Amino acid sequence: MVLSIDDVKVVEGNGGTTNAVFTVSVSNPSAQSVTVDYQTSDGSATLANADYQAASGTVKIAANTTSSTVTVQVNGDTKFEADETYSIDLSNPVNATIGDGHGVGTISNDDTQPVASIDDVKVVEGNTGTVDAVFTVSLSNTTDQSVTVAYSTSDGTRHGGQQRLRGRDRNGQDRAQDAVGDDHGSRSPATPSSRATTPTPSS
Ligand SMILES: [Ca+2]
Ligand SMILES: [Ca+2]
Ligand SMILES: [Ca+2]
Repeated sequence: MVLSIDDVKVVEGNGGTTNAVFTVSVSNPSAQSVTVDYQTSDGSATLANADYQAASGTVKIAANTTSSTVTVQVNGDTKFEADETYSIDLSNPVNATIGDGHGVGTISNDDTQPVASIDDVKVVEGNTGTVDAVFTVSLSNTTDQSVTVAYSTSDGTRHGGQQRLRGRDRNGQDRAQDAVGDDHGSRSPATPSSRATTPTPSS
């Protein structure tokens, strides 16, 4: 009478939980019921990262049957990450011995690499000194890797106080818009300063 547990792979999902149903089997039916303890443990999937929910207890295989099931709940998320695994192990068998007592649970990630974006910011110029224009860099979804993105400022429709477009768009419409835009003489616009070097996940 030899016990074994299988390996189970589930697709993670984006919310709630998905059941990973492991089957605990004996090599042949017996006139006696069989019990065995089970316990999950972290692999690359971890409880700390909320990848799955811990499960432990005793599973019983009734007399004259060959299998029973143990369910582990996998947590859905929208985080971009690798496929990850956790373990479920058998111990303390009664009326049987353990053959393959190590089950591997694989969580198949179904999330894509995030897209970075930056918002638009408007500040009131003021009369002296500088004003901070704080831009927020965001990701479309979280990721288990840190993200960096380069940034730089460039002139827009006004260069210093001069009344001309520069480098951005050469079509007549933008020139016309600039011509009717405000005129603040030679006062320089505030210098944008970005405090965000690492985007803030938006969810
Ligand atoms: Ca997901
Ligand atoms: Ca996950
Ligand atoms: Ca994920």
